[in-house]
Amino acid sequence: MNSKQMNEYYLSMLDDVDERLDSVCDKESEEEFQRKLEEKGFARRDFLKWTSFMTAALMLPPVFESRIARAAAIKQRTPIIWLHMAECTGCTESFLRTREPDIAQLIFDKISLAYHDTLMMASGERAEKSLEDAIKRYKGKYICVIEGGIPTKDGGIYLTIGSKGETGLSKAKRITKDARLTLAFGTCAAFGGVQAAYPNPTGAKGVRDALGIEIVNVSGCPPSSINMVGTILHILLFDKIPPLDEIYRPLWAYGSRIHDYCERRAHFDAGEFVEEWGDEGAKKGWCLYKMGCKGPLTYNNCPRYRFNQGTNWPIGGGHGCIGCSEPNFWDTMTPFEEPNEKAGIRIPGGNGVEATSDKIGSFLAGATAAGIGVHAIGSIIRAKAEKKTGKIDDKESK
Ligand code: FSX
Ligand code: SF4
Ligand code: F3S
Repeated sequence: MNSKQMNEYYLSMLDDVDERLDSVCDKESEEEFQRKLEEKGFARRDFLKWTSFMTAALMLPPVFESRIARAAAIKQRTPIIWLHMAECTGCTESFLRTREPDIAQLIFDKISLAYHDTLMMASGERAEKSLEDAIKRYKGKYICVIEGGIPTKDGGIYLTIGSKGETGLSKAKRITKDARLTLAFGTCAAFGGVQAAYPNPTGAKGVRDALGIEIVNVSGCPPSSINMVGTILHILLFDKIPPLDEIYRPLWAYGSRIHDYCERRAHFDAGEFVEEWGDEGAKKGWCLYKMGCKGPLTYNNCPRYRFNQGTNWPIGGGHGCIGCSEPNFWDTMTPFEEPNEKAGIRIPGGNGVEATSDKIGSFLAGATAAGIGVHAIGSIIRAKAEKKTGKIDDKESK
């Protein structure tokens, strides 16, 4: 699905979205949201700026700006149960650094974080009880967010959690079973991440492979807050998951290559490369390809939206992309500070033009997972949930 097809796809859903918003927001909830914005010191202008930013980030046609504003005021809460497996908690850290923290926080009020392993006051048995209560109370309705890879070897004993020593594998199985939808936040949850790096002694896997369930992958080590917040906002607005690529990542976030939006691209094309850390080229902000940048092999929107409220991103900070949103990047993108010869990238001044996307796709297919395409979404949101759940059939999405 290219951007023109995405545009058409979303425009064809306008009436459905309006009908849905009419049923889940009313004048009262919109006024209440406005009141909350004012209490937090936000001018209407700030909020409109935020809605147009999110509309553009989600690659929605501009006509959706007013709908995003309404989605923020939805009265009905979507509970989230957020679990940690084997990882570093960087994904939660990144999630907390949304572009406009307070506006996003208001929206999360609406979403309702029913349970989060790290962002809660309770500990020990009280924390365990609040998780079990949330599962019972919201059975079939909650979104389960998983952060971290799942060790599967020897029955999953290499990760045990809580006073009863339950394995991460058993906990994830039990809690995703009654979820309406599962989101894997971070490359660890999506594809196994650093735990799954060779020789992977604990048999760590991404959630989909470990549990054999359909999920949405929001990869990156960590993913940007935009990609996490945007995925949740999309579900709020459409009651559907976004169109996905072949490795189950939202196309609006992972549909384009780092290299094609990189601020250093003109230097790549001009054959101007950093040859050594700290050299003249480094000072001038030249291309980092020869220092191992994997931007030509990596699909993500970091050049456009960056991290930490849009402050910066790896290449802006002077290091190449290490391919952190691709499967098995610890194995396939290393050594991080040397170009990957097998990828077949040709550099200007180095005998021809750079590799085409097709060639890169086949490199990734061989070395990691799949190239870029569109995955049929079908049954990811459980059919039993509500009437209009996330079904985009093959025909529509290709
Ligand atoms: Fe993994 Fe998230 Fe990397 Fe860390 O928890 S994606 S190690 S940034 O934080 O899972
Ligand atoms: Fe940017 Fe890396 Fe591509 Fe150079 S190789 S233009 S630094 S993404
Ligand atoms: Fe990761 Fe590369 Fe973006 S390292 S954060 S995908 S620039």
